[in-house]
Amino acid sequence: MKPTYYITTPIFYVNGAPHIGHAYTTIACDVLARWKRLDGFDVFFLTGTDEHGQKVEKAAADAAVPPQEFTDRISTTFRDMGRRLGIASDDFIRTTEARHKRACAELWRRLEAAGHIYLGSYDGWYAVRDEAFYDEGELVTAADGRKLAPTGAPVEWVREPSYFFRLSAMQERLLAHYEANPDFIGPASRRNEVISFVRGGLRDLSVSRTSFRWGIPVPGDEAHVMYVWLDALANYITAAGFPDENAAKWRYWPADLHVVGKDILRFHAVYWPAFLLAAGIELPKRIYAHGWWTAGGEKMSKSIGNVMDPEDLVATYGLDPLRFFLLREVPFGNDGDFSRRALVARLNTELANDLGNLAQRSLSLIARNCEGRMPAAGARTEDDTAMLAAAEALPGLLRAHLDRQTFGEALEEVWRVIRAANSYIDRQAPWALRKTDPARMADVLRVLADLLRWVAAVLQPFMPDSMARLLDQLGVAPELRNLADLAAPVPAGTSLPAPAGIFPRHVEDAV
Ligand code: ME8
Repeated sequence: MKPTYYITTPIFYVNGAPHIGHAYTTIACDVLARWKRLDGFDVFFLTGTDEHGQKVEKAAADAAVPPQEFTDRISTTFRDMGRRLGIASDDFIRTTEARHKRACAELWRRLEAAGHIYLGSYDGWYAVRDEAFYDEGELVTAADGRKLAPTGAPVEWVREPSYFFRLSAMQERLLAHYEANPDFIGPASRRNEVISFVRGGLRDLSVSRTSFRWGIPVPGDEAHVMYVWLDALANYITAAGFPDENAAKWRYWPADLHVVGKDILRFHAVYWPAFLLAAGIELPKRIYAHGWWTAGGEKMSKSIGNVMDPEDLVATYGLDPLRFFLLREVPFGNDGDFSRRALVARLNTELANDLGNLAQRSLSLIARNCEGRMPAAGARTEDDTAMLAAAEALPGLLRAHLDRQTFGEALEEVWRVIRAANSYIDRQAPWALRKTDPARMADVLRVLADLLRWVAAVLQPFMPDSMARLLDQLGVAPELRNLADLAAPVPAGTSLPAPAGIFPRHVEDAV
């Protein structure tokens, strides 16, 4: 049986259309899911939409549309975004679905039965934009004297009856878990932030609201709806079949990786494990918080309205270059300012020049000088052996990087090999060997074809369409493109399709 791998994106609020930030997280997860499939895992990749709460209720009211109709509409735009970005998810969850309401009610009952929930009253600050409660001490004062959440979101004073979760009682268990599982939170700098937050002391968490209706009713007390974050976080177990722990899908739980933006790490690394510990459910294995794409230094966000449309970027630059750029340009844990100029530079230099030209030069020499057939592997020089060894080391190197979500470093390993191969082709000059030593020319071209096969194979998760085309041109059978198959070379004499460029250079329109 294949080992399982369960990976999730956050479920996105349906308060506005998706933007490049949502595309980023989803593409990163898609790359990991594809990589794990390529590496022989039984993968379950989940994404979806977070549809309850005051923020969504307000967005629906502003649009003068009933909340369910509004969420149906916006949820579809997220699903469509996935399709346009080549996202191969296995499930798309919506928190307004019956399966989720049932799972949430059961989670609540377990928390309550185990004595972790009590009725009280909440008196304090709430930011609808963040769907989060804040202490007085956390607030900041704006230039105009208004109090704001530390995120810059407006806050309002809330006073209402509320159920509380005994988060304070979980502090030591959480700290023990972080201690015993050093990889539970990545990157390390974020892990330290979470640990100091928890060490600073945890207050009980308000987990129900009575001042609006758009949520999942609290079992046994329908005047309350569940706090949207308790509802939302539970999506990860709903999709794995909870509460039916005999469901086939339950084999995927605990999740291997929740990928989130750094804005919502606290919910995932503190509240979520606390709920699970309290309910006696296993904890996810790892949570990774990536950085933000900014525009002119400010976080891109639906609520702020300074967003970049992924569809427009795909139309201009192509899907694979966009997927590549997002993961190549900025280390995954860091913030980065989105720049079209940087995207075009990566596309032209690394895709069109480095990889595209290498493939085009090698394949057109084979087409012209080897009757369009894969040359046989000949005697290998030291140079040849070193080149191939570097290519063959790629799966192992990428496996290690991708298990730590260091996408940029993974891609740098591949480009190191591609750059070395460009020097190799210049040094060996197969176009000159054509006259002087045709047998050696064929050997060199075979080394290049083999090297390109490893490169294209490990890049499939990042750029599925272009790499499928390159593997077609290299004569690699579609069923032999998994990592375990790469040791089997393409048989000599295989007839290759006519080579065609994979990455056209991009020339920016004059504006
Ligand atoms: O927080 N840069 O939903 P949300 C990078 N529903 N990533 C960004 C980004 C940016 N500028 N803007 C958004 C929610 N993201 C909750 C989650 S999970 C149980 C519930 C990405 O629609 C990033 O992954 O506000 C961030 O964490 C997420 O979108 C927030 O999406």
